[in-house]
Amino acid sequence: MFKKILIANRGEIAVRVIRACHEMGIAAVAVYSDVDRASLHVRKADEAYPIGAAAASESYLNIQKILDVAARSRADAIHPGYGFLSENAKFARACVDAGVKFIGPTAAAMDAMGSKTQARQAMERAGVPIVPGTSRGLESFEQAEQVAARIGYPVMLKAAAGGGGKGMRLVHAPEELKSALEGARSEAERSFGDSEVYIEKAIVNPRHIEMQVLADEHGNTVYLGERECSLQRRHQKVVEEAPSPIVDADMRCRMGEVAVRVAQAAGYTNAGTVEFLVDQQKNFYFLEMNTRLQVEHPVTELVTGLDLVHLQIRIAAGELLPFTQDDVKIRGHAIECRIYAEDPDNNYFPSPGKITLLLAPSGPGIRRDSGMYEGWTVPMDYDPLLAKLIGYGSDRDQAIGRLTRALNEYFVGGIKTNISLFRRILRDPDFRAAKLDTGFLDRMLKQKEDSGTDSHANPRAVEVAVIAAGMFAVLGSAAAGAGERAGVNRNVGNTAKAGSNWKGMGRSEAMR
Ligand code: MV4
Repeated sequence: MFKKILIANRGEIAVRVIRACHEMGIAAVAVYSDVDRASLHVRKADEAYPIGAAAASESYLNIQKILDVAARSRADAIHPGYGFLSENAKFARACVDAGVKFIGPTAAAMDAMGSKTQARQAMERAGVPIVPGTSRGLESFEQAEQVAARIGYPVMLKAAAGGGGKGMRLVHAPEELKSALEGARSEAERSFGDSEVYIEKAIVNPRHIEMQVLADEHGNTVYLGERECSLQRRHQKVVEEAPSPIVDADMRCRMGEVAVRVAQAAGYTNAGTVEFLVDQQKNFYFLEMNTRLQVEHPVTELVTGLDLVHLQIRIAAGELLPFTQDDVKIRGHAIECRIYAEDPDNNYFPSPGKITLLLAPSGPGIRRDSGMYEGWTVPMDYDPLLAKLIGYGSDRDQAIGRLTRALNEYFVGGIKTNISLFRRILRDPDFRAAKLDTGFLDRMLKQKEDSGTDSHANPRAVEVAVIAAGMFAVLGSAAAGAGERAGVNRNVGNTAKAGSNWKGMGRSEAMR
């Protein structure tokens, strides 16, 4: 087993992996850019090394600097987290050349899944259901016209080197095809340096459901259940849950077996995710494979009782999977909210700055994977994900109830966050009825907020304000000061500001 692991990442995922290392008695080495000097992952690591300026190309994407630290710290292995170099085949190869174990798949498996057209060709060979369309780049507009006519409109144009919606165009009718093809090609060239574009039948209002897979280095591959990831905004997941409300045991088994076939066709090892589009008739189609640990892995951990990072480390150390497919059971329900430093009142633009106050929830069924602390300054240089708040319950309603309670306890002062967005989502009737698809969030955000009730506020706001007024009338400001210093829950939504006397008294009373 490894004695020391370098975590080539930052933020909440770096903290998450450091914790796994410590639980396994493995020393953790952190790397950090100049602006991350005071970050939580640096504080929690056993050793920490500066690797350069804030720009990712100067730090977290700099293969040589990271391998230099691996050599200097004598790390046995590197965990890449997600994002940055986690799906970079050149980095995976450089680790092998440097004699440091890369905790993840091989470079060859990454290459096999990196090109969307190559992946589709591999899936066709493996008999995996793919969306009707081409598995090679379109050679001409005429060819695009013929294929579109054959598969029928609407069609989706996609960049072969793409992902996350870049270079994608939905085409409803023949007269739109030419300009859409030109647009997709130029965006693909700009975004990926590769203008190859292919075409698929568009699945209308699909769900995005993904299957977690795990493969050891001895030919054993299992699936660990699915995650419902349809709540996305601009191709960024916002809420994820496990299991999917529409997947029953039979569908899970069929999707899982396909996902295992995909992993085996790619020669996959370690943790990976097979993404599917699911249509209204519950037909599922291979979309792509992510060759990394996903942000949303905690919901799978909670419903399976497995620790995916522990398992990743054990697999990378050459161990056999410690269980078979029959041992994998899905129990309960987990829902994850991605807490971002974003301003909901300003088009969710990033909101960096100093966290002047942090009241974080805990209690039954609440997990928090966080990279922030009170007093920390959120840098503007990276993805503004601050933490993930996950609610777990014996069923979906209990998970929603716990998550709602926890969100009402969550207060981050000094910066804006999207916490209020989740209160609105969890109260939405369609969400509670699990009527989800990839257009859900856009539709909800287009709706006017409920008239008369500020759906962002904490429902206890009025109660606490009345108590506060009463206490102030009787006890004067001293009690208020005590209430504030007690660090009681200060969060009554936007109407009150953190630090006001009224609140403190009300809170201390309300908290009794
Ligand atoms: C599609 C699709 C409908 N039909 N492909 C979005 C980015 C990339 N992951 C693939 N995406 C889509 N591909 C066909 N043939 C709809 C989407 C899509 C989407 C998929 C999953 C999650 C969110 C989405 C948001 C918009 C569009």
